[in-house]
Amino acid sequence: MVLSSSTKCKWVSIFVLLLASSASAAVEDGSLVNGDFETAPAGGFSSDAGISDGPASIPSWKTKGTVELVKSGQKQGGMILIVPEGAHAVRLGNDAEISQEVKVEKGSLYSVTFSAARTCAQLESLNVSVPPASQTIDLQTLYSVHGWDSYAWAFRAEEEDVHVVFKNPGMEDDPTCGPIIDDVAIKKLFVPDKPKDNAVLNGDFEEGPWMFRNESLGVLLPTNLDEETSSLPGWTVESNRAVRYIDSYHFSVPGGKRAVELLSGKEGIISQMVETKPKTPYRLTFSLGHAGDSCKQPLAVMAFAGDQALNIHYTPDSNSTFQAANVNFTAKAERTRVAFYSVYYNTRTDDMSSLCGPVVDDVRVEQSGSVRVRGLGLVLFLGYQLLVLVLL
Ligand SMILES: [Ca+2]
Ligand SMILES: [Ca+2]
Repeated sequence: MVLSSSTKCKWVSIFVLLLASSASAAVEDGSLVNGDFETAPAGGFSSDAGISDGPASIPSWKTKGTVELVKSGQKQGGMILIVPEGAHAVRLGNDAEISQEVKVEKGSLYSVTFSAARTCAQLESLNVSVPPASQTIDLQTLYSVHGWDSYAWAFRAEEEDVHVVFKNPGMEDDPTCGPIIDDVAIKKLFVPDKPKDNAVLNGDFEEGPWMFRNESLGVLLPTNLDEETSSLPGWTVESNRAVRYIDSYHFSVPGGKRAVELLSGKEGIISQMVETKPKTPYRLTFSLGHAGDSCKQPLAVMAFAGDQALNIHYTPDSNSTFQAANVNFTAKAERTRVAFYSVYYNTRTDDMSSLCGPVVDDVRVEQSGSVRVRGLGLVLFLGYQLLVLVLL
């Protein structure tokens, strides 16, 4: 009897150990192994600046087709190739791909962050996938003057062992054209709990894709209509163009460490469907500011809440980088759309070409009644203070 219970105990502890080890085997947040392509291949980096023949061997990655390790400063056809970070990156030729196997938690939501640059003026795109999920990202629009940008894309893990794949779907006449990739990272996303007094999920934008500490350009969030699989939990990017996820280390952020910068006028829209009670008055409040990135004024957002749309201009105030804004509306249904886009098509004053725009943060949707009750409480409190003063 004693023996059997101790045996059972042993099996339980082995099982617990197995569970623990399988859990700890899942990929950690941050760079994939050799995600920056700075690990030297077995024979060292090729000293030849031209195209190496034969398949490139890139530590920790599998390749298919013409995949080339490129060096910072490497020239090709009179053009200097752009390496987003460090000294090396990879370029994908026509129909070529790289992939890495990653252990994840089945059922969890993950976001992949990567930097990409195009090499030729032609229409270039990059397909990122964790089969069966896949998205093709258009690299034609350059959002920053540096010639590269970081992007994020999310997937829900259907298996424990998945492959993160980058593929150049293009078939260019010039086989040396093709996107350059660098700085590949992954992050398990948490969907924050819905706050009690705010119908907006992740309204402070604190939960989002991985950002490298030195990621000075922010991370672009391309079109994503599926709110269940979003790098920015709760939110969708319903436009053809991206919005930029920014951090407080490199930009002015109204609250916390993260916020969203709206780009490209009405071509960059973020939205969320929030739960509402029909025929009930609500108030949408948010912070509207500038990112501290020399964006040419004026800055303004179009804010939508249900059937209300309001054009709100940012009024520069030297003491603050943002202001409070609000829109009152009466809900018509059990779900109400809240959305934002930039009224203007802004660029930076220092390079005249990098896209920028107004910053939105701390988005809240509250019943107007609850705001009123809070206001009433304040009035009562002030009245009481006044009474105490008078009595004294
Ligand atoms: Ca690199
Ligand atoms: Ca924030």
